[in-house]
Amino acid sequence: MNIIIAPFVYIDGTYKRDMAIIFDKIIHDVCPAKEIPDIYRDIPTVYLEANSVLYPGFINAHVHLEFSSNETTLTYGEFMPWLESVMANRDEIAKRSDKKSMEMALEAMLASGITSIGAISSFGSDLEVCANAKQRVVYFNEVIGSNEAFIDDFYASFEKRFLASHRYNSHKFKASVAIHSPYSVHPKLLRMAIELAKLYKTPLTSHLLESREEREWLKENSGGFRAFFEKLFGVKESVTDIESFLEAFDAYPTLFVHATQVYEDEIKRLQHSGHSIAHCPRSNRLLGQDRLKIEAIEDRIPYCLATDGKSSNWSLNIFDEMRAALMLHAHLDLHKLAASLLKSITVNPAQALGLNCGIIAKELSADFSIVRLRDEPKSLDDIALWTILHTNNVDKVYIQGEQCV
Ligand code: MCF
Ligand code: FE
Repeated sequence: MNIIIAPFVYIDGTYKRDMAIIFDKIIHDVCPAKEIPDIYRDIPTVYLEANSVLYPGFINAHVHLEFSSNETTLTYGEFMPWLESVMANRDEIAKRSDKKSMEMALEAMLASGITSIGAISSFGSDLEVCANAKQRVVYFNEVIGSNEAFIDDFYASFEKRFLASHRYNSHKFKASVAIHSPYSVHPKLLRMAIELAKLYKTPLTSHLLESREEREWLKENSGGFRAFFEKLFGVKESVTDIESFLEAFDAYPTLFVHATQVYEDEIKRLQHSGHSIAHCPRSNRLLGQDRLKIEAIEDRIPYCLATDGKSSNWSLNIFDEMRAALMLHAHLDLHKLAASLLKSITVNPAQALGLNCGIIAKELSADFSIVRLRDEPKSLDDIALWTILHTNNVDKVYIQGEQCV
């Protein structure tokens, strides 16, 4: 058992002064530092430095480690050229994203305070690295394939990867299911993969309505995807529409990624089924997409800020992502947005990924990210913004009660 005494602790979206956290692998008690119960008197105690703020470990709900080696290979600016560049280069990028580069990606995330990740695995080459990660990993095996003739092959490849990863399940690793997207997964394959998620009770995720082109293709069979599918597969029609795709997820809360093109009908449906949204502002910007209107969804659908992969980003640092979000959502109240962003990397993703962390409270996992501010904050309401603006790497990280940074 250990005690940390912190000048500030992030609890229920606010900051409490001079608190003690008593923990081993889980948190046993949270109380004012002056009121530590006698039974804990002789326990080793760490006193954090002045102006330190203890947060629950941060969660990056959506990242593609297998694309970690990309810097200057993929084409940015618009969605279709990016996708074409992925098709042309993904094998090469995956090959270059070796164990070392994926471990470095995990370390970079850890340094910025990320203690849990939702890792999308397209090929399974990140399995070993994820199974040995210091972080908690929700390991999302991706299913993809729109051609009905090959559904059994697509499913077999996905199921094989899923079962291989399932052998590593532990208190820190959870084999899970990722649907690539509405445009790339045949409805029959979609149903089969969702059945597997339900059978194994795994978290579920899917890219959704990321681009204007995707919406146009699913609604009108036109736009940039028309030429793409015609050239690649000789196909002129989408395999699904938005409504039937979303219907397949009804009553199974899912983390939908991007959703920059969701309209009221879809928002209602997402809200009704208890789904959440992963928001990757830098990725959306680099692929030429619109801003997710967080102000339109926030009170109805929880959102989780995430970095996406190096396939559409220049870093996996969660503070870089928060600062980008502050700039992108320029017309929103600065302090309210800062507070909302901190929820979006703690309590919201913990809920979306089914993790027993993300909040500083009894019985939850002892995952902490500790940030040190230069000066005493003038008001508790300033702490969220000062944290986001002035942190690149955190001071200390604990995962399951063990200090890793
Ligand atoms: O989230 C970004 C953009 N949207 C979709 N897919 C990906 C992203 N980064 C990597 N990907 C992967 C995806 O998982 O690229 C492939 C899939 O394996 C695109 S489809 C050939
Ligand atoms: Fe993604």
